[in-house]
Amino acid sequence: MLDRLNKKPNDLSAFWMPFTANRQFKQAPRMLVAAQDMHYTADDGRKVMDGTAGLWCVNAGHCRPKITEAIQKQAAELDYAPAFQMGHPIVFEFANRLAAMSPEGMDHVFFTNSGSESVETALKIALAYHRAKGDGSRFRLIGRERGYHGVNFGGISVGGIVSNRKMFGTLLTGVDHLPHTHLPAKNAFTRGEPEHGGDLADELERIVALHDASTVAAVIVEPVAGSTGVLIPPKGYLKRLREICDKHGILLIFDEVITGFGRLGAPFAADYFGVVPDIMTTAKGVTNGVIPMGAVFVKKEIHDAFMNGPEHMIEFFHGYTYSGNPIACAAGLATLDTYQEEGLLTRASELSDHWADALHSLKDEPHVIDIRNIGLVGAIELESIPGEPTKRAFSAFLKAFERGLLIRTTGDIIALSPPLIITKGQIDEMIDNLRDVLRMVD
Ligand code: PXG
Repeated sequence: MLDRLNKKPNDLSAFWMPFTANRQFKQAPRMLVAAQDMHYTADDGRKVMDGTAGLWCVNAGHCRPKITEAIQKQAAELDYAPAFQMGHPIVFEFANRLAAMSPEGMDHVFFTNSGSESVETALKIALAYHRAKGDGSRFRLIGRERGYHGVNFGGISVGGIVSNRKMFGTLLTGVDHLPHTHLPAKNAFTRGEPEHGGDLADELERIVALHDASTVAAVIVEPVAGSTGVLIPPKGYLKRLREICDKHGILLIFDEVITGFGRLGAPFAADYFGVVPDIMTTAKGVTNGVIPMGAVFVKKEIHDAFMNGPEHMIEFFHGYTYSGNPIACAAGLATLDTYQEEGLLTRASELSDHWADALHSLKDEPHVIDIRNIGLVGAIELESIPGEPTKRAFSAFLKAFERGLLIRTTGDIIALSPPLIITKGQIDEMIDNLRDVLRMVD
């Protein structure tokens, strides 16, 4: 395996890298060639601690034997079966396992291949559900400023990240946005859920009043906004959204692509906050990030609304060639076994106090203007260099990598979300490393 250590690609030009500063990268490539548990190996042989579980997905850590073996076995036994009008046993088994662990009432699972596809699927289910019930005037979708729901057209339309939207034309029509909940003047350096801002959920009443409830199909939010820099919902906010949606017959969609599968210390954010949505999108941790897969959970009532008309007819005109791919399902089942055997879906709750103490110990370090945490998620917001937003955090990212730590940055925010197998000692090591990095960057 480590042959790759000495095999540097001789030409980096063909691969157009996603969400990457291509020109900067290709001048000074950062290559990973192997991984095990909490660490990567870089192409110069250095160990690099994974501070972000890959891209928020490798919740059980890297190259876990049970998952590797399950993939190998499945690939040799049934590599692929058509996803439409045909079945194979493992996809039903996996859907049942997922439904059994999901928040109450989320009885049905639709498989996709990514978070972005889960979001498109959820939005389409919401629109088609109302129509199936004879309520087709409900066509509006409500997202939130600073929301991230992947990169497909539905997702960027309900999403609220300007750079992900501005280049791509008119997007979906009939979309409106709630205000974001980031109130640094009032909530900076809060541990866990902020005190201020719960009332921002009432903005949904204003939006509904403007368009009339009879035109609104669904509201989609991330319970904890991840990509935009870890925005934790203010106390009472999600519960209030649920109440307003119920009052007006609007579906509530939680995008749990990041929060699903133990990130907060409960299986899902819905469990953590005690607020159950109507539809829940997941991906990433569903297979420990090892094989691309997404899963959309829906309530029975929504699923059942589609089960009418002649029985030989397709009920929902949607699906992907790789929906429920056998190898992805095998990876998923082995992932759930690993989570269960090692108590990983609740481990973040045992570590979260230690995690919060360690993170907040960075409060007085240079450039730090806010620190936020929940479960095993953390954000350190840095003051931007005047006129050069993102530069300071990117320098911290480069410096941290040099010093053997992989972090994520968005804007001038450092986001941390380590694998859920991290030890307290490794948390301390990560934060000490970051402390030195903050002292080194300009
Ligand atoms: N919804 C949410 C809430 C997400 O966080 C997606 C949808 C899209 O998932 P796919 O699988 O299509 O990428 C995401 C993805 C980061 C980062 O560093 C976050 C994501 C992806 C890559 C990087 O914040 N989130």
